[in-house]
Order: sequence, then C-alpha cells, then structure tokens
Amino acid sequence: MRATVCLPTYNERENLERMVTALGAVFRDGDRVLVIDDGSPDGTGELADRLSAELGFVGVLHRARKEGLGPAYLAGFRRALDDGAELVLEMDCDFSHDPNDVPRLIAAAEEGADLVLGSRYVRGGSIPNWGVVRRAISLGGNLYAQAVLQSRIRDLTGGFKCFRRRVLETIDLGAIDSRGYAFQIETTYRVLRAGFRVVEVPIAFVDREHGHSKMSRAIVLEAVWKVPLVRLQALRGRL
Ligand SMILES: Nc1nc2c(ncn2[C@@H]2O[C@H](COP(=O)(O)OP(=O)(O)OP(=O)(O)O)[C@@H](O)[C@H]2O)c(=O)[nH]1
Ligand SMILES: [Mg+2]
Repeated sequence: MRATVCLPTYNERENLERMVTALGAVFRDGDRVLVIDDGSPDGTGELADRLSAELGFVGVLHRARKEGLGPAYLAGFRRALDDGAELVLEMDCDFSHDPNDVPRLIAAAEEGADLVLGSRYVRGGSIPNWGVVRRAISLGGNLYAQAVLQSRIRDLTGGFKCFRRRVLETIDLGAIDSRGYAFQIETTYRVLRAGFRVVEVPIAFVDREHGHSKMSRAIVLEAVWKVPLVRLQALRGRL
C-alpha cells in the first residue's frame, strides 16, 4: 500500500533535510513525504522546494500563514488523498517521532488496522527525557480525554499516526476545526465513532534537539474545552 507521510513544518530548517533523508531510507517504492509549510520565516519552505527538486519522493504544500497543526494536516490529508495515497501518515518534523518507526506503523495498517497510533502509554512505549511534571501533565490530559470520551485508547494526544485512505474519506474532515492536541484527540475519536479499528503500537517519544517547540498555553487550553464539546456533539448524534 502506497504511503504518504504528512510532515507539518514551522521553522524546522535544522531538522527538515535530515528528516526527509531518514524517511527516504525506510521508504518503499511509491512512498512519499509531503511537507506542509506555513510560510516559515527561517526558510524551511525554500529548503523543502530544493529537496523536492532533488528527490523524487518529496512534495511540498505551501500555506500562507501559520494556522496551527490541525489546518496544516487537513490540507495535507486532502492533497495526499488527491495524489492517490492508500495510507496517510502524520508525524512531527523534530525527531520526537523516530522515522525508523514508520515501517512498523505501516505494517500494522497493512495487517488490518484502520488507524494506527504510535503510543507512549502502552507496554513498550516510553518518554525517556521527560521529568515528572511534564509526564504528569501529559498523563493527566490523556486520562481526562479518556474519561470524558469514554475511550480505552491510551494515547489520545500523540501525533504519530497512520490512517487508511477510507478512514479519511469517511470522517467529516471539513467539520474539524481543532488546531493543537485537540486535533489529535478529535480525529482519533471521530475514527472510533465511525466504527473503525484503532490499534496502538509502542513508540519512544524523545525531546527535540534542534529548533524550538511551538506548543503554547492556548493549545493546551483548547484541548481542555474542546474535549467535552466533542463528546456533546457525539451524544447529540452529530458525529
Ligand atoms: N505547518 C505547520 N506546522 C506546525 C505548526 N505548529 C507546529 N508545527 C510543526 O508540527 C510539529 C510539532 O510541533 P512542535 O513545536 O514540536 O510541538 P509539539 O511536538 O506538540 O511540542 P513539543 O513536545 O514541545 O515539541 C513540528 O514539525 C512543527 O514544526 C503550524 O502552525 N503549522
Ligand atoms: Mg515536538
């Protein structure tokens, strides 16, 4: 099954070339990477264009403004589907997600999962660099989402995923307006509600070494208020 990895970037000049090269090393014939750059001021978009000219498996989607991860991924998903991808992956460009794990996510989808989640919170998953505070916040966020959504998925906030094409064709992408962690929670919940099979595979999530995090308080707060709203929509039969 031909796979496209959607790679959103905002100021990832120090990471992009290494990431694309590492993905190329694990790709099979026909697999592609789609860089979705929101007009990074550091020149990541121009670097992506150069890589695309040099390497046949790289595509680039330029967007005018930084609008958050959610809108960038939605644009990427649509482009990947238009280009005929059978599997669509999402992952960060900061090496928190290991490109060498991509084949394991793809294999789980090819073995029958509709959505594969790279999961920190199943047996074998880990977050080696995090201290207690960051662990507690992330775990608390996941327990909160699990409780409100009545879901048994362990890692609802992670952003390393592999969707089967028909999953993205079925859920209402146009109805999703979350931007940060809420986007990850909402997409997985919509997939579960639609009756698809979601499988978690363990990953180690490591901290970025180059560039800066774009996580903000607004992104965390969005998840706090958005999760009950999504649940309410589901209870009203709107999702
Ligand atoms: N296109 C696009 N990419 C973004 C945007 N915000 C973040 N990204 C990218 O999304 C990925 C994850 O962002 P990070 O800043 O690492 O945020 P995070 O991984 O949630 O948080 P940390 O754990 O602190 O790293 C990276 O590849 C970013 O460059 C955005 O608004 N637009
Ligand atoms: Mg990151």
